[in-house]
Amino acid sequence: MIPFIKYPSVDTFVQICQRPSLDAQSLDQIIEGIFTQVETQQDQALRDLTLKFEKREIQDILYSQQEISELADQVPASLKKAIQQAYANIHTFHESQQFVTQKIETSPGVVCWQKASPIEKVGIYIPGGTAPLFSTILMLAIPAQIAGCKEIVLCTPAVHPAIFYTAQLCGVTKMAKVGGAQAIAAMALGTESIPKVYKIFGPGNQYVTAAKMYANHKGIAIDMPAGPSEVAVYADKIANPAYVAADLLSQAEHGVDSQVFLVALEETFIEKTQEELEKQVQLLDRKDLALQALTNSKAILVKDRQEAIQLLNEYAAEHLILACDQPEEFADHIVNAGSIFLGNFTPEAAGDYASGTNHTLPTNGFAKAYSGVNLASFQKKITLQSISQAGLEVLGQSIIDMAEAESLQAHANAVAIRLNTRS
Ligand code: HSO
Ligand code: ZN
Repeated sequence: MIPFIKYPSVDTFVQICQRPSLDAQSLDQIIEGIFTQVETQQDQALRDLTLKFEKREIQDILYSQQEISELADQVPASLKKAIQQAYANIHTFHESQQFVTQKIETSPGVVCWQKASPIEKVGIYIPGGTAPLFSTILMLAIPAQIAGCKEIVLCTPAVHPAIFYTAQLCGVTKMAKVGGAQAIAAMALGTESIPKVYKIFGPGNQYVTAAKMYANHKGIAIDMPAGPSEVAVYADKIANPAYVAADLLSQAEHGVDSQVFLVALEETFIEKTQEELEKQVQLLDRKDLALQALTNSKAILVKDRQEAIQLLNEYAAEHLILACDQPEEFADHIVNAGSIFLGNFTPEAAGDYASGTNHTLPTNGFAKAYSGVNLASFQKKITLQSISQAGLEVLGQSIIDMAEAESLQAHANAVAIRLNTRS
């Protein structure tokens, strides 16, 4: 079911960890055209492009409060309760990430500190398509709300009631009916209805991703470079093949380009997991997607725990499930991963929805250099300093010496003038 690799040599690890290559077709021209149209025709461009690409007619670009409430009211009580429970956990975890300012006296009379300041305007994109990702609104709008972002703009072509309920719950300030690259262009440039934002978050198809990258080149921050979703599982003798198969499928059902990566110490475990996959996949509505994703995937039998650690650090999974003995100790050795799930009762789905951690995570090996979205993603850190006259007297000569060595005389003067004019 999943392509099997038995005892690969360590020097093939880099190659094994390569993700299926993305279609490198350049969309730049199309994206540039969309940005130009949105820049020049603003809201009208959004109407025209929505009709052209989605065959959808829109008049008002934004949803009214009444429209949002009416749609939100259609959510069944049980789902509202579930969303509220997820909201509470995600809120608690992200609130705990508040930055604590500490004033540090680096030398006598020289005090430096940092303060966190919200990004005033942020944009969230939620794609249309077969899975209405209202959980992603929780993951993005809750930290935005905690950070104190004043404007939280949400663009989505999706109309599932839970999207509206969740947006309302999380304090989204404006909801727009637009999707695709034109939605990203609108948030990057601003139109009559959609405010220009300073940072754009959220998943999307290749056009949305290309538009985010384009906006990024124009100076708009983005959450992170996006790639297909993925999970790695490390399984030793305590792992349960049925649970592992279920976890692998929960990732595989995201899309045909998703990837799962199973690393195990016993061949019989891999065989049992393959059998479970075959059984469980039959029952899925998204069976075809999942089956295709599994063909991009890998089940790897390694020699020992040490090799598993090396391989998993090279892979740098978006999600890493540790179905193993003493998972916390194992996790101490993991230096590259987006989010780690420990033990047999911690499925990735818990983090996708409701345990509290964020599900917007680095894919495609970017976990070697990027963190997932967290409260700090919605803040800047501003440094502050205050130096007393006595403090400058102690530090001043060093600054003058360094400035002169860099041949920057005005810098040296800015200190000297203060030391000389002392009364
Ligand atoms: N696993 C996805 C997030 C998600 N799952 C949303 C279900 N809904 C990427 O981390
Ligand atoms: Zn998921």
